[in-house]
Amino acid sequence: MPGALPAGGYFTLANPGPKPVTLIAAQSPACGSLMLHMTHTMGGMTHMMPVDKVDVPAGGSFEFKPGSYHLMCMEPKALKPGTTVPVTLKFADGTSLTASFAVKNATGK
Ligand SMILES: [Cu+2]
Repeated sequence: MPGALPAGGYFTLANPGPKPVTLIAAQSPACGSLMLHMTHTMGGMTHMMPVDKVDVPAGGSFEFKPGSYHLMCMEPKALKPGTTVPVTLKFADGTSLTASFAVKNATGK
């Protein structure tokens, strides 16, 4: 992906537990900062807005995908397509989850 442009992160967050969970933040050593964003289109213009939290219902899942919610990697460091980077997701109940994200270029490779 090109130089220092922000990179988007997409994934599905599944919550198999009996209680709803709320994602409040994300971080990665590969990003200067990692923000929760949503894309919304109004009158043909596409905007991205930061969001404070994402609720995942008990037994449900929440999909981060292009044109909708995504993680925005600001100031990406050494993101190479074909590698993986760890991303830590933080939840409102104080727990966190670290997952590996595959790095892909803009064509999905
Ligand atoms: Cu964004």
